[in-house]
Amino acid sequence: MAEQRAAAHPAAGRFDDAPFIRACRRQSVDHVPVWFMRQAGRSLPEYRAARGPGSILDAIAQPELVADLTCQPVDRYGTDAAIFFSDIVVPVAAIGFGVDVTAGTGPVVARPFRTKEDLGRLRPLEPEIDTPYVIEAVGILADRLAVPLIGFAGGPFTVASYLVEGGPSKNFTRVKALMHCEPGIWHELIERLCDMALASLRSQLDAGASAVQVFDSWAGILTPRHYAELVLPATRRLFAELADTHPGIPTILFGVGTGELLAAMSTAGSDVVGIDWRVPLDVARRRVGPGIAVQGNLDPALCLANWDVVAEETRDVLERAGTAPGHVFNLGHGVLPETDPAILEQVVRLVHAEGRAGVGAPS
Ligand code: 1CP
Repeated sequence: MAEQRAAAHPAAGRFDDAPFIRACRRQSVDHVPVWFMRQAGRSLPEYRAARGPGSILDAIAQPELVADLTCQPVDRYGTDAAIFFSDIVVPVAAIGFGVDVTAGTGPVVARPFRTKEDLGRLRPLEPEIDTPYVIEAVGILADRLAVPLIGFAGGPFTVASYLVEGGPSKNFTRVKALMHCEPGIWHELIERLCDMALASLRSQLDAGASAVQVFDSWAGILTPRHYAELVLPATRRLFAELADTHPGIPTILFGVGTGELLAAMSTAGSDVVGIDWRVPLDVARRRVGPGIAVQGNLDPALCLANWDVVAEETRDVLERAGTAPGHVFNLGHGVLPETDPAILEQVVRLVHAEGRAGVGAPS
């Protein structure tokens, strides 16, 4: 443990005064920070030009390209944080589970996880050996970026869902069957996925990331009881063990459709809980309680409307966020590919000019 702390990147702490880091810590800010989930690699023409053909997993393994793609939205929009260009299935793909990411579909698993024997295909992640390109790219970015870099990993339910379903899913029937019919196997599966996420997040932090987000995007498909019993304990361990080696690093937990899970998610141990667009931010603030910052939550679909509508909706989010510190402006889920980048540029300007959460509050 001490060894991992000693190995922390010299830039650790460099962004302690940055609005994004301060808002995660519920400290006062000079402006409300903003970044967008999936800000890289979706709607930007410069992304399409730089990315070239081939699987995204090939692009992710090229550190200079990854650094360029990560910087593009920061340069264009003026966001207060960068999200590392990678994917939540990178660790499982890197250990050879047989995952590809296909254009237009997303992650696809050649031999899905179905039985106890499949646990044998999930060995621990050794970041220096399995994903050295992640470490290298984060290192380049730590030197290049003028804003904090957010490292990330997939949450246990979401990554498990791809492995068990074999790809994107609508009803999550197979993964739910496994959770309920084979609780022992389920437990072992998500504990291993948490260990992999932990190893990956630690390697990103040691290489120079300043914060991390856990995307448990599809957890909202679960009932609150099943989330609390079958997913929350592993998620708690993930944040607790991360805090052991990297105390004080801001952490964010996000999922879609999690209105009924917010109370449980707020006990997972993250500093910030991401809120999708379905729950008004004032309601979300009450659900997560005063000790947790919130991130969100403009409806990404509304970013396709005209500017008057987008401005009104952005102002509504800012108003509902209130004046207490601890709001990171974001969309309620990722940027949609059809989004006009000029609209997001305007959103950033509006949030910086009019956001009030924590602005001028006593530090
Ligand atoms: O080749 C391509 O360009 C395919 C599109 C693409 C991209 C650009 C995929 C396939 N992944 C990514 C990059 C990616 N994925 C980032 C990079 C940063 C950024 O875009 O800003 C991040 C943060 C992710 C995270 C991710 N991947 C999540 C969590 C976030 C979310 O949107 O909920 C999930 C669920 C995935 C899986 C995934 N990878 C790709 C797709 C199309 C999907 C979703 C498939 C599905 O609907 O289940």
